[in-house]
Amino acid sequence: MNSTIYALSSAPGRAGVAVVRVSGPDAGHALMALAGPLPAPRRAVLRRLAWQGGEIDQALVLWFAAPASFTGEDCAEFHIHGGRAVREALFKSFERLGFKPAEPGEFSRRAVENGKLDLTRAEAIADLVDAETESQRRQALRQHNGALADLYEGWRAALIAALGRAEAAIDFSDDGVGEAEFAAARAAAQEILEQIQEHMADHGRGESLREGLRLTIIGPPNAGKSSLINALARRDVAIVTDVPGTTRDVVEARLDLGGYLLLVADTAGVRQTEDVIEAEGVRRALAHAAGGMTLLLLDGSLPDPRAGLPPDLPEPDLTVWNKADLGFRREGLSISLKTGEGVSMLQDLLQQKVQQKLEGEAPALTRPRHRAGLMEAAEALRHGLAAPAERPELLAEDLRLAMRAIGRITGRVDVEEVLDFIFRDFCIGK
Ligand SMILES: Nc1nc2c(ncn2[C@@H]2O[C@H](COP(=O)(O)OP(=O)(O)OP(=O)(O)O)[C@@H](O)[C@H]2O)c(=O)[nH]1
Ligand SMILES: [Mg+2]
Repeated sequence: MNSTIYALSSAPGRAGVAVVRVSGPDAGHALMALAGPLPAPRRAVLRRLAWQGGEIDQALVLWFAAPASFTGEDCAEFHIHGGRAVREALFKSFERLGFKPAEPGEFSRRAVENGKLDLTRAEAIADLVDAETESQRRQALRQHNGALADLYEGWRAALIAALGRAEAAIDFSDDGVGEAEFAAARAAAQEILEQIQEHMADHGRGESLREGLRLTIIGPPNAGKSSLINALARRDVAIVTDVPGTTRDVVEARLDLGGYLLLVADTAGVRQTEDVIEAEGVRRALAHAAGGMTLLLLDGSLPDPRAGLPPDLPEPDLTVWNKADLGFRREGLSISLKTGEGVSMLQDLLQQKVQQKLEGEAPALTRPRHRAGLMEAAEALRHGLAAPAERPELLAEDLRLAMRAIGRITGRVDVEEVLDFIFRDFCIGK
């Protein structure tokens, strides 16, 4: 039996309201000890909170009887005045009652354990809490509404059906029925494999949306790369001087570009150099550019803007000419970070590129954990498809492996081993 836990579930501001949740077998006991008789479930009532005669606060109190609650256990909620002393007084009474402060994610974990939430929905709660931008919020909400759970559970159901046919093929291997069942199981495995492959071939769209898409600014020294990150971030993130080779380390800024989280990185100017520190900077710049999108910034006022760039520089997603104020004509987007000319056009263009990369109709894979499970399932299916018709038990075994790999994503099987891993990133009170 789980013990009763409590936690602050909303971050109170000054004079704000704090929500304190209690979940577990003694939640009703706590409510009665502090606030009088149990109110009707899910009805807010205004009560005086008092502990052993000493008044604590006036609060809105809610009661959720198991199993109709977030965790599936008896739950109580206290909407108290948000001050530290009020919270501490309430928590002290909970401690006297023998309750434990909740671990991060413990409420969601109990909800999963009691079958109230699948794992992808639980992860979506953490993503909703962490969402910084509109696109992250939309994606998390979609996942919370079950987009991924439906997709993965659908595959699992199809795999169970295919497994049934493969097992029939084993049982009826002596007559013609066996062959037909094997062919049907195989065709189903093939189709599910194709769907999984398509879902995975999204270039990390959902993961980039969730974690932020990387944009690395590269270019020769003095092109204005640091000036550009400062302009995009609207603050002095990086040092700007007229000395070529100013930036050595990779400097990063997080920015919300029209609702998308962009992790912009300013890097050392790329050129051949004898200076060991600068050379290391150049190495890091090129390594960083290997993931995500790259923007190549060039000084358009120079006679040969690309002079000194290594021939194996990665093909950029966008090339931009800077220092337009010095007067030149180049094909493509010209800007001046000195006057601000063209910068908003660049932002629009970047936003379009990011949108193209990240948006799509189908629900996106959002976590490496999901990708690993799908990869395992796809691997098993590929292996199973190679099984000969005389050995239907080989196909059946691989279908079972694939089923289990997908079941782990939603938490239908082997839940315990993945729970610790998932909920350790949660915040307390959720
Ligand atoms: N005229 C003019 N000067 C600019 C413009 N943008 C940047 N600069 C100047 O160019 C010099 C280099 O700018 P930075 O932003 O430090 O260039 P960087 O590419 O980061 O240089 P490194 O870190 O050395 O690789 C500074 O003196 C800036 O003031 C521009 O649009 N027009
Ligand atoms: Mg710089």
